Amino acid sequence: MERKQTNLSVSVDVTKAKDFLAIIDTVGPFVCLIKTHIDIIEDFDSTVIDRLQELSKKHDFLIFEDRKFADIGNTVALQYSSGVYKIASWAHITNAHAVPGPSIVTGLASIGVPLQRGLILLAEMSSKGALTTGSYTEDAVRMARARRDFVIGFIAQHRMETIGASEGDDLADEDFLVLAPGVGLDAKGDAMGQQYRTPEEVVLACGCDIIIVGRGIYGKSDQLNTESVEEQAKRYRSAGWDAYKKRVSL
Ligand code: 5FU
Repeated sequence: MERKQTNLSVSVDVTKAKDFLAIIDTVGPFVCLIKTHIDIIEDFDSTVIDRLQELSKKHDFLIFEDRKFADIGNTVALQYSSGVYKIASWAHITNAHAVPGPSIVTGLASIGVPLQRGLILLAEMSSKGALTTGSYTEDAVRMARARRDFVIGFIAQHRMETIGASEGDDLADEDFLVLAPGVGLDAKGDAMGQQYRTPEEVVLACGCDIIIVGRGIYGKSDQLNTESVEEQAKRYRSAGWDAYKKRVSL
């Protein structure tokens, strides 16, 4: 983030490998992180991963597969390491729901820690009516604190620092990343329950670190226009970074 002066992560939710790679090559210079849903690509094969890894080196960004694991430890270890996608072999970061309890982190860590991967826990979701509130969010934060060798942050809508802390907890060197999806400069939501806030609200007012932006940058994926994608990436990058600079200088 510091090296590239950006806290923008672009979520590339398109179904054709060609569009997926074209968007990543276009936004690459402006992002710290590319977020993927690899299982929505219709013409997936292993060359997509080779190319994604080349782009990650070319543009100096990390890869975050938004897999949202949610099963028992043994199953998630297999889902993370194996199958068609072999996520652990290429995604620097992935994420998991806290709902199964700490064993989900143990299962994923058995694969991810030896590969020096990082895990994000879903503490709060952006969708309307999400059940990730109150004591659920607190427990997700406690689960992260217990595995700081692997858990590097949260998907959340606010800073999590003191949430779920008990008296006597030493939080002095706690520095979890907070990644916020549900960010848009032009729309307030979509027809399926997504809710958008501006970078200023998310980063400055709520203390999140990274803004995750999908359709706000590439629009409707059936009308891909790389010039406008580049323009929007620059726009969100400066809105996110300005808000971040304001927050850290407060
Ligand atoms: F965990 C979450 C969440 O709480 N909200 C989300 O929107 C993840 N997401 C993802 O961020 C979602 O799966 C999309 O990939 C992306 C948001 O895309 P948008 O086009 O900016 O709405």
